Amino acid sequence: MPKREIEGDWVLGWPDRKRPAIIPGKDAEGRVINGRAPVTELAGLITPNEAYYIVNQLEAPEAVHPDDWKLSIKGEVERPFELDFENLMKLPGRSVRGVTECAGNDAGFFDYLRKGAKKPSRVNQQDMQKRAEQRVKGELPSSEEISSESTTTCAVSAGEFTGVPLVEVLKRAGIKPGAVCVRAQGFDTGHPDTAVIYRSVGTRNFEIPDPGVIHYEKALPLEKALDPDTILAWAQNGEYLWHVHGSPVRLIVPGWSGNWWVKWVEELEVMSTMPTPFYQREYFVYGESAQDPKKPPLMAMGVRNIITEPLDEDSPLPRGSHMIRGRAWSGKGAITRVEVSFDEGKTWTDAHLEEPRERWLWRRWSFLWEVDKPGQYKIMARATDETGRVQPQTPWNFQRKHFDWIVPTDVTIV
Ligand SMILES: Nc1nc2c(c(=O)[nH]1)N[C@H]1C(S)=C(S)[C@@H](COP(=O)(O)O)O[C@H]1N2
Ligand SMILES: [Mo]
Repeated sequence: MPKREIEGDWVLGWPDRKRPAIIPGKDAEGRVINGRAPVTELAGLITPNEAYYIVNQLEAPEAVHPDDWKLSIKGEVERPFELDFENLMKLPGRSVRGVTECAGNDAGFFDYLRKGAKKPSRVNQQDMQKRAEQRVKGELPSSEEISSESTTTCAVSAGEFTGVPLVEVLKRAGIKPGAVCVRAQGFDTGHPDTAVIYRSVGTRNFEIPDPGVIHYEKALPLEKALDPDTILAWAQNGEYLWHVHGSPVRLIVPGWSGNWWVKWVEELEVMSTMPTPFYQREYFVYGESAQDPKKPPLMAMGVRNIITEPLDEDSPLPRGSHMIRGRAWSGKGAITRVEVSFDEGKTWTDAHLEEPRERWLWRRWSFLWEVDKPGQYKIMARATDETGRVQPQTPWNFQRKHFDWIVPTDVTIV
């Protein structure tokens, strides 16, 4: 392992160990508007708040003090009502540990595996500040920039969230028969950032309908809204929620990609027909192209797995024994198996799975690899979840969302 830069921070006992933190992008006022988690520097299961990735689609809203916050519950309910922070906290609570993953995380690996495009790095190298500045100026990146850059990695983290099941709030309002979804609205507003959408697709040659200035909102299908693990959270990792993560209260929708986890929630509307908010219609969708008449919304994630050690960047490695480590998770349940392969997938061997096996959290795994023969190796790993789903589950789609394919680590043994 290369020696890390000396930081001079003795909090951790020795100065050459870096504390994992996001590399933030900031807006004109200096507010953090995006950041990527240093995924390969994390140890354990929970991502510290300093290192948790951040994605904002619209403008960063002014912070709202919990005392000034109100949630309104309306629509197809018997008793519409407003709830303040104090009364929300009086409802029967629940904590959930789970992975937050942006739908576009690791999207560049689709192109690498399909078309031999440049392999993205898991080590955070994206200049989020440049993107933030382009956004502030309302500048669109050039077509060349968009088609040549490798798209998002490191937009994934895992945390412990404390709050109240959404169903507890809905029960008090009384859902009317015929309801199909709950529309959750954040108090952030803005014009959708078209640069983000062009970057996601990898080209600028299509029209994005302009919805004007909108609120961030998602219409959550009723079944998932009623799942007791879907919570309105006011705490993350033992602290009250940070503003950048949606304080005072955000939605936690375990297993479903980050875009469902509406931050800064101010309104819940129970509806008897499914609306199609901008992001649910144009961006967080599958489909063959922007013109595809059928663009189904993204929901549960596939089966995910990343090899965190060794990295391509660690190559070359000496002969001998090497620990291969990774983390696996799934949108539909706990991980029950991880296998590794060193012959391009012809034969597979079980890796060791670490406890705990939590339904929505990633699971650590490891394999002690003894290698005597010098040469080029592709280390592959594939995960299986408790519903029997094996990687990969998600076909290519034009927005390059929900990537869950097997990505080999390339190392040379000398
Ligand atoms: N109100 C609101 N909620 C939002 C967003 C947003 O722009 N506004 N972005 C979504 C997206 S795309 C992701 S990936 C997650 C990121 O959550 P985080 O910033 O707390 O990591 O929040 C989601 N919730
Ligand atoms: Mo996202």
